[in-house]
Amino acid sequence: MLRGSAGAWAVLGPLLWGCGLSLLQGGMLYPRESRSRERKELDGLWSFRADFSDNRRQGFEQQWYRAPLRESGPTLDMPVPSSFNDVGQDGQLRSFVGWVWYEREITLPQRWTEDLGTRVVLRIGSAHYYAIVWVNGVHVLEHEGGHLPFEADISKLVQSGPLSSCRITIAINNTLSPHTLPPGTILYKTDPSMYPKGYFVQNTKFDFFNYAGLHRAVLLYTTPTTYIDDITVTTDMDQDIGLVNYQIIVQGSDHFQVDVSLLDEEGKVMAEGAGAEGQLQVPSAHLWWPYLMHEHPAYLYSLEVKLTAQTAVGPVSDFYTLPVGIRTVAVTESQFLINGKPFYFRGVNKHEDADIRGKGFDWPLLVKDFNLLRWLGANAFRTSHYPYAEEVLQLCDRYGIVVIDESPGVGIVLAESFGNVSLQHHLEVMEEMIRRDKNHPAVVMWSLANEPASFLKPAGYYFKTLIAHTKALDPSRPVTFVTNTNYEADLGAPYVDVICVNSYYSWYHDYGHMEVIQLQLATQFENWYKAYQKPMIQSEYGADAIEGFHEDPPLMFSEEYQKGLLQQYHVVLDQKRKEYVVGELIWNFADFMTNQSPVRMIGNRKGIFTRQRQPKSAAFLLRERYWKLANETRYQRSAVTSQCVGSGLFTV
Ligand code: GCB
Repeated sequence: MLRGSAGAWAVLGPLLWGCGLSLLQGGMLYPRESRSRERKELDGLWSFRADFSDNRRQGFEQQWYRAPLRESGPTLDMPVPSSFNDVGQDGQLRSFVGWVWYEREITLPQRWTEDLGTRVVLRIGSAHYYAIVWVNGVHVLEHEGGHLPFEADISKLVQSGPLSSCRITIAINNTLSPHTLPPGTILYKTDPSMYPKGYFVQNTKFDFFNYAGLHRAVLLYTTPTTYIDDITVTTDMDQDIGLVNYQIIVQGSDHFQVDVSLLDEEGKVMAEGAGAEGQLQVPSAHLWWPYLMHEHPAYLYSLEVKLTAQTAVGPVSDFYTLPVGIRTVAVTESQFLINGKPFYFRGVNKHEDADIRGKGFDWPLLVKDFNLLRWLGANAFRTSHYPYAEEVLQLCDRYGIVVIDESPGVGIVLAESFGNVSLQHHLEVMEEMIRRDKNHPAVVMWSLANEPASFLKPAGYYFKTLIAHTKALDPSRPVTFVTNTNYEADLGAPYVDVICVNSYYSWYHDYGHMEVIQLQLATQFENWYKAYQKPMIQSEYGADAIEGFHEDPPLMFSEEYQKGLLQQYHVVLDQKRKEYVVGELIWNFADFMTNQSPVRMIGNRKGIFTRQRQPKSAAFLLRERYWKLANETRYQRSAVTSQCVGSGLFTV
């Protein structure tokens, strides 16, 4: 039975989006250059200071934003994008909790400050966790949430008089509370015989280091004052005709004209339309297929949008080009379908994490990771446990790597984190996330959370509401959350489209006993399927291995144990994927940093690659498996070989 056909969603989608369901104002298009748009990147060295005062509020009390930061005290050089934690030699800064201050002075092009027909926007890709922004000492914006972009129109400030430079100050606080996403708590330790006065620690219930700072690009970009604010595209197929439904939001004027053209990869116009809303039809459309599922995967069209408007200052044009992949997604009782064909997630869980830069965006790392994914023969990953940089999703679109896009709802385990304050924030985060990521063909499912305490009483209402809202915002994609709750106790599972389960048999219990894995895993799948008849994904499984540790017979933490444990899982996955298991995502792609603890040896070592992206034995095992699975996909014309990975080509 089809739970939701792509066709029905495609009809409903634009209608619902048009209903103004969203609480958010404005779009969040990726800032691309065009004939009418320029961008100025502010990556590089910023001035920086952590506020070590007892109440962490000295910066506000002394108004550090009013004058250049260097005038209120010493500053450090801080690279952007980067986490601030690991670039220095100061242990106190590494574990700092509270407000840090970033500042950058920039020179603006003359036209930006003089042409009143130009709109200047400051865009911050992500600031973890709470951010307040001033431009030339004037408060312009605040944002909660460490993984999604936010922006402010600063035209009035930079066009208010003769001025060519502009000072941007950003105060960022990494404190987490039971109502933030992810949640956390501050614990004051008050025993004077053990701790100094005012001593506190931040506790979290997630297993990665709470890196903080300006993690993604900060930039300025321009548009005309009448501009394309948002574009929403959904796609469908009718026989071999590709259907591209589009809706365009314009701001700045009510008198405008919108023209759209859809170009193929050769730049040939395939369809044209006029008006802010409509459907384009592409005969003999090239579909967007996942990596290794087709001889030409990841086919992308370009939707060129042209806006023309009459304004007080004369005619204005704005141009924006959006990559579009034509594909459908649907879920049955036992399958996950892409373009009507069964899709099996052969993939990984990742983290945004690296030496020195922490969670700071880094192109070389990103390209390396995609080369490794393709070397593995992987076709999917989950953005565990928060939305990744937009550039990551752009590469997924280009290479055909399918994404389960996860919100920062990780570690929701306290009862108070299921209350209305938290729920309201989670609803808003889903809006921000869908607003940013809705047009990526690679994104095929939303994941709302990882391992919440979904057995707690309020979890039922929480997930019912959250899932309904997410589906109303985007009826075109299935919704899930990742659980480790017992199948009988999980109060959120009734509302998801796909059951995603994490389990660590023979690791966190029955340690050392790989012989029990097959029985326990088979029981897990059978119980869940009997209860729900929904497709299932093994969304995490794995074991820590320290590279270079060898023990045979296998012992925990050796490369042999990690490999052996995966092999036991694979036996059962091979049986159940013939029935209703639609994917397997290893935990984890690479080793990553965590809080210090007696069970973490400089971070989590469950990577099949080291933190420096060198393979452990398990990587070769997985590579063999994934290429074998790719070769089994019956929609291929003939066998693929791993040799073609380097060129990114698929040989037939
Ligand atoms: C999990 C979590 C993940 C941890 C992993 C582990 O269940 O979802 O964030 O890192 O287990 O290694 O313990």
